[in-house]
Amino acid sequence: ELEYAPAPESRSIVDIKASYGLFVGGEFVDGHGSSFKTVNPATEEVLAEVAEADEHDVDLAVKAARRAYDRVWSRMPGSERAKYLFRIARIIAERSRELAVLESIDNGKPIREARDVDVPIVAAHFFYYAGWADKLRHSGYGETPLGVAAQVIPWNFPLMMLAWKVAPALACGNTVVLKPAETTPLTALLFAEICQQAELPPGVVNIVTGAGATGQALVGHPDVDKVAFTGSTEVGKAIARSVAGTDKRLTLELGGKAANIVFDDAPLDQAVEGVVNGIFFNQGHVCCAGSRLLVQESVAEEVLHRLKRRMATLRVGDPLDKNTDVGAINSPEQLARIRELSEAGEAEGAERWTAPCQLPDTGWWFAPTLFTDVTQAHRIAREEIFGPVLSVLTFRTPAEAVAKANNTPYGLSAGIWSDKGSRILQVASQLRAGVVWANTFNQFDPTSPFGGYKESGQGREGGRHGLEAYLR
Ligand code: TXE
Repeated sequence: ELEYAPAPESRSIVDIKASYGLFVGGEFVDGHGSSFKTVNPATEEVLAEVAEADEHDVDLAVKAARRAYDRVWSRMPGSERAKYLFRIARIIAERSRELAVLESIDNGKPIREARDVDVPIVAAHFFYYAGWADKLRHSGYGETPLGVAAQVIPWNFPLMMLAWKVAPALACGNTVVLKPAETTPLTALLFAEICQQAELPPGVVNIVTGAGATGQALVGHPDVDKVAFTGSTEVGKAIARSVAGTDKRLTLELGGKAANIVFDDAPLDQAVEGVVNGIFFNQGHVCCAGSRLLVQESVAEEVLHRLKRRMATLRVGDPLDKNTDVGAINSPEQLARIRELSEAGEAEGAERWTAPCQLPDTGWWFAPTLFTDVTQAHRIAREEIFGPVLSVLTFRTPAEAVAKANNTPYGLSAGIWSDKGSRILQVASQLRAGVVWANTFNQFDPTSPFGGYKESGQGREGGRHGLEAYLR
């Protein structure tokens, strides 16, 4: 039986203020710059007015982080830092409903995903890195923190990206200034409140909201020791150029164009479920999304048949409805990009199929879409669409599958579906991708490192390897 959660009821779980300042030195303060609006992508309603940090604000935040680093955080025994991180993790778990609802409203993602995936992973990250805080100094695994970390994150997983960056940085004894994306600042500001609640020493975490210029000022600040960025490959490359020649450490997590490879001996229903999850989870706003399906020719027809049948059951609409599978597209800019690439797919000769569904009248939406007759030269096979659009290609032999999977400037993730363990291992070892999933997709765990080959970035986040990015 279906259980419906009407939107207004869920909405009352969170208290969204009319306006927000910056979080600097443990306090919410007014910015010196202007402000911007954050909008609910499912309704186009303005949620709040948020301060746009200018260079002066960024400077104050970096100074606060530096003071906290010098005077308190880097001197504190790891076992003490761990207590704060455990406290933050527990508060996240306690306030998980509130965080999930706010994330869904600001981002457009289905509440089911925010509740069952994003927020639990966020709490798990803080628990996991809390456990490392007292095990670093004498483990022979690195000695000292770096200093002040500038962290710039995107809008697709606002809280999760915050956790991936803040938790390891703090565990190692660094302090941070984090800039959330301009379309999704609210959960980072709620996280600031959680830091206050946990009585985290002032200045250990600072949040500066704003757009690209704020990010640029932060990354370029001379007193920053470490830059961690997740976002577009274009901006990532610009950041890499801007820190070249300085002693700032850099990690980048950028775009992807992952192949989901289905062999003819795969359990097909399971594979179809994984392919659907791989591309339609979070509206396809996922850097490791399985946006290219490579299916073995002998089963291609059968897989496509089952895939369309499954796609037709996806429920697109109100993100706060617990039964929704595909929510809203985060911004009109992103919607325009998805439309443009989909039109290019048709213009270049691929066959477009759209899942039958009723899209709401207001808000930004894109129906689950499938392209067949795709060649490797098509833009939809090469460029990151970052939306609910799947490009299907076929192959005959494992060698051809590997060649096609690797035929991309990216290398973040890949999926293999086969009943044969030997084939999985052999193919996995030839894929130039940081993460390879076998008979599953989009699985994340704080103990596992995550990161890319080639233009998907450098460095790893998560696991023991994720600590390396924050230690000297
Ligand atoms: O990314 P940006 P956008 C890809 C995806 C998407 C495309 C554009 O294909 O369609 O990028 O998205 C901040 N210096 N990904 O425009 O601009 C910005 O404010 C410092 C994949 O949203 O890279 C935001 O906080 N910071 C990706 C963050 O960078 C700057 C996730 C990301 O925004 C800056 C997001 C500058 N010069 C998009 N300019 C993934 N890997 O998951 C912008 N920013």
